[in-house]
Amino acid sequence: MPTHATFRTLQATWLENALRQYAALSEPGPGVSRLAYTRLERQAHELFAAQLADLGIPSHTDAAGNTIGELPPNAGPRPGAIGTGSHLDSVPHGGAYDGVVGVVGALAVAAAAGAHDRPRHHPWRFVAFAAEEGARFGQACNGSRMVAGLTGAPDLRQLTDSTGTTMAAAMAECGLAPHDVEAARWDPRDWSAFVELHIEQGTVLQDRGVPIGLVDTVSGSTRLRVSLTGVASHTGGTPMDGRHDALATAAECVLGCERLALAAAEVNTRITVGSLTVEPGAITIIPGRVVFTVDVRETDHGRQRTATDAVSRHCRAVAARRGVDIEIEELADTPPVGLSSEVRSAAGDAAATLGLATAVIPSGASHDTQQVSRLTAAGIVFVPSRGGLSHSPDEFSTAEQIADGTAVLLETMYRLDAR
Ligand code: HGY
Ligand code: MN
Ligand code: MN
Ligand code: MN
Repeated sequence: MPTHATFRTLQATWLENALRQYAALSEPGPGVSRLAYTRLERQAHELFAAQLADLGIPSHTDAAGNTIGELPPNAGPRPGAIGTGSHLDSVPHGGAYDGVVGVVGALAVAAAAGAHDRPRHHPWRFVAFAAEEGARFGQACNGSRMVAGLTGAPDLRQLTDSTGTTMAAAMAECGLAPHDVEAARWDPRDWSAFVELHIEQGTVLQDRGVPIGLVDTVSGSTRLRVSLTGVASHTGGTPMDGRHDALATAAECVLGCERLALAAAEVNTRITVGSLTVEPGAITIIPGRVVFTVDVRETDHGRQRTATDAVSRHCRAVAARRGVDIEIEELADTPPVGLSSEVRSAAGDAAATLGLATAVIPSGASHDTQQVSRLTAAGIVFVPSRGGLSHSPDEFSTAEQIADGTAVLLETMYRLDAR
């Protein structure tokens, strides 16, 4: 077993190369663009399967597009597996680390476990989940929701992207089997624990100078689509009073959302309008129609619902005062999840063995582990994000930080395996 220092040096180089290989699978433009259920996401899963195969680990891709490898190879179905992994899709022009760090970390663990004769009592599984980002279809964690039985075939025909393409059609286009996703469901008896390595996507670890985060709660997310229909008209001929300007209405809504979050006593309330479209979108026409999305995050579901209701009430009041029609669709409502204290303490002991300080912190971002935690004891290990930036081309974590996280991941897996 290499010393932690050796492991760290070896790993840092290998990890950097692996991260570069995944980052190359992207649409052109700044950052990484590898959206859910696109050809590029499938190529990333094919790369993962090939890297597992290089380690002598066979894998399969399920109907939902998740790719899963297992040690020992070809041992047949055995209960009580220990799993690790994350996702390979990205947001448009996102970073090279979100999700991928957990997948290359799983590969590094698979390589180390396969190479050493340290005993393992349970099957170990290495997972790349499909379609974790909600950027394309509005709902996050799709592949992991399907293994947890939270999203089924009928839902896939309802979820659409901005072009009106359903998730089912996009999956079929990628050669997957949307009609058969029930077959992708995991049996809780097949699992005994799951742990995900992920970048923090916040600044707590960096601010505190701590290399490892142990997540206690993953924030929930309620996502809305708000459509405002006013009256498009001539910007010169139409007097200011009596206008029904959809964009001015939206502007009041957006600033109101920000005000509601800032006023919330609980620091974990976060409300963001991330996308907004304007029609007809011409300089001489008063905007007649605006559609925008709202993402409400919280670590307490009661506060998450209260904040969402306050957002709807505010937008409806502004639209009524301005004589603009409003439609509010709820795209998703994922409650916050408390993660397994047993997995968290195994990771804390692992970090202590490696001489790495830890901090127990909540996650503002959602993760596949949220869904997996409905099936088995699950946890998340964070590594620092430079400046807390994520979902941005400037997302960055050093190879050494990721190597530390991978060393903790490996040691955590052995501890969970030995329970
Ligand atoms: O949206 C999220 O929090 C995650 O990155 N899917
Ligand atoms: Mn992620
Ligand atoms: Mn993300
Ligand atoms: Mn995730």
